[in-house]
Amino acid sequence: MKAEELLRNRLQSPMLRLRYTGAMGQVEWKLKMVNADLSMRQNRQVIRSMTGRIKDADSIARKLRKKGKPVTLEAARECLNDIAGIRVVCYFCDDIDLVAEALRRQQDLRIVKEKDYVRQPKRSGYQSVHMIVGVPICYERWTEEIRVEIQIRSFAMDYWAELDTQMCYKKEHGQAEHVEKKISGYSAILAGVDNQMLELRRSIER
Ligand code: 0O2
Repeated sequence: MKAEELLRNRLQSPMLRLRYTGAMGQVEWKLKMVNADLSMRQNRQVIRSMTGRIKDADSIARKLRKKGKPVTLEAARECLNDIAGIRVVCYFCDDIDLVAEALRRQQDLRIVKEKDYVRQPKRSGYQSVHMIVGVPICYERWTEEIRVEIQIRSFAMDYWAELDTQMCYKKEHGQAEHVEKKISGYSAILAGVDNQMLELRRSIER
């Protein structure tokens, strides 16, 4: 049996799926509370949308190979932080820090790792804050920590990332250099507009 097929079969185990969907559900619920609290304080909606997903077997296998790891469930659980992932899209770029800070204050989530691709965008132009959180899943006699990746970005950053995924990011051999240069430049233009919108909102609030 091919490694991917074996992985696919093992990922279909109901107990395993429930652990990941359970952890993701807990984080989604927390994010809804965070949104309700922040939106009340800011007097406007902070989170525009939230989407969760469990990474599929092909994508897990591709990532394990890219990291030089064996295509097994054990390697996936050990090496991948994003088997369960949630994408949080905020209206404004300053909302990202508000959401990240609120998550850091949650006592029952362990912050495993953070990456700030907003302050330091990737070469491609990709911007987002990534937080890996550990969620305790309690079951009868044992407790297991399941890692969930939370990607937090603005509406403009999300627009760029979605189009980049379609045109460049997931292409096997990347894209021609001039295409990559253009898309990276558009990310900087969008970041400029994002900041101008923020300034406008602040001037209205004043
Ligand atoms: P998918 O289908 O979105 O899940 P880690 O193991 O935690 O240290 P990791 O995950 O290897 O780090 O790398 P990284 O760069 O921190 O995060 C990878 C994820 O960020 C990707 O997941 C994408 O979702 C997103 N991403 C990173 N760079 C880009 C980019 O240039 N363009 C776009 N559109 N998205 C990007 P996956 O698993 O690749 O895909």
